[in-house]
Amino acid sequence: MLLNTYEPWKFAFSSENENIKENSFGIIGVPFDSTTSYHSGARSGPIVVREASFGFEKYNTIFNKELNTVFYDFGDVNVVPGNCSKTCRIIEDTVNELSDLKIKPIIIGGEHSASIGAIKALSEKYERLTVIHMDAHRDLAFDFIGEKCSHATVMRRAHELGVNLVQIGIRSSSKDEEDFVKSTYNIQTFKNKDVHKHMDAIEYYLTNIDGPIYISVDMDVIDPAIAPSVGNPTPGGLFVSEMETLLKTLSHKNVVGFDVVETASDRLGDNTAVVAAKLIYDFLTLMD
Ligand SMILES: [Mn+2]
Repeated sequence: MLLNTYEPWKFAFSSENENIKENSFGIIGVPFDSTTSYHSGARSGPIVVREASFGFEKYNTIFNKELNTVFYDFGDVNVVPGNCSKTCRIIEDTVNELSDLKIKPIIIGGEHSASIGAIKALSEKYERLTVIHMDAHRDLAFDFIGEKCSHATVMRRAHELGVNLVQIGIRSSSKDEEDFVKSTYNIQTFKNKDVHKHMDAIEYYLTNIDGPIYISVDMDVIDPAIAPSVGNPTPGGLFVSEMETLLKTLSHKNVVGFDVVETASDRLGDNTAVVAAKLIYDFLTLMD
């Protein structure tokens, strides 16, 4: 790259992909939205989120520190439009490749199914993985209109891998999903009102988690007044300040992967893309 140039298709502040340092982070985009059931467009999420990242300054005023975490932006994975299983397998391979380089993945979606590729790879690498799942929905359906690989089933597939699940921001689910949660021992729920009214209890719970953590953020966890361009907007969501508190709390833990999915917009400067970029920027600021 020349001295006075920049690459808007790479996340702001990312390092050149040469002389890769171990124990750093690597961004991959997943431009895939083939199982989307309501508002489509998440395939353009990676590009608009990256472009929005250039609106931030290196000093993060919220956390009183500069973004000094070393991270790379490796571009987008080659998805297979219309084929969720194949796409997730490619993501899994890519995350394994990152693990070989001792790089922790940050995935920009794309629809939520992308998470299973990363969670599968990391659940095989790490024992006792806990997935912190921030979402308006549980995504615990066994199948969605007959499809097992779907944005609506992703956390059921994760649970089948034996991971512990902590679901935060939940405010929409089916009776089957609620019955399933009651029938298991390793799914903890904090609904949207718990976040609004009992943040201290959530912080205490998160602080006491043992072992490696994967964080998956569906952008619809945030209130649609703030982040409307998502696959399934659901009123009554979280504020950005609440997300900042949750990320700050989790930054003291052993976080081995992170994703921000379901930004469904192809418009530069879209609110949702800006908020998604801000969450990744905050996460990176906190992780050094
Ligand atoms: Mn959702």
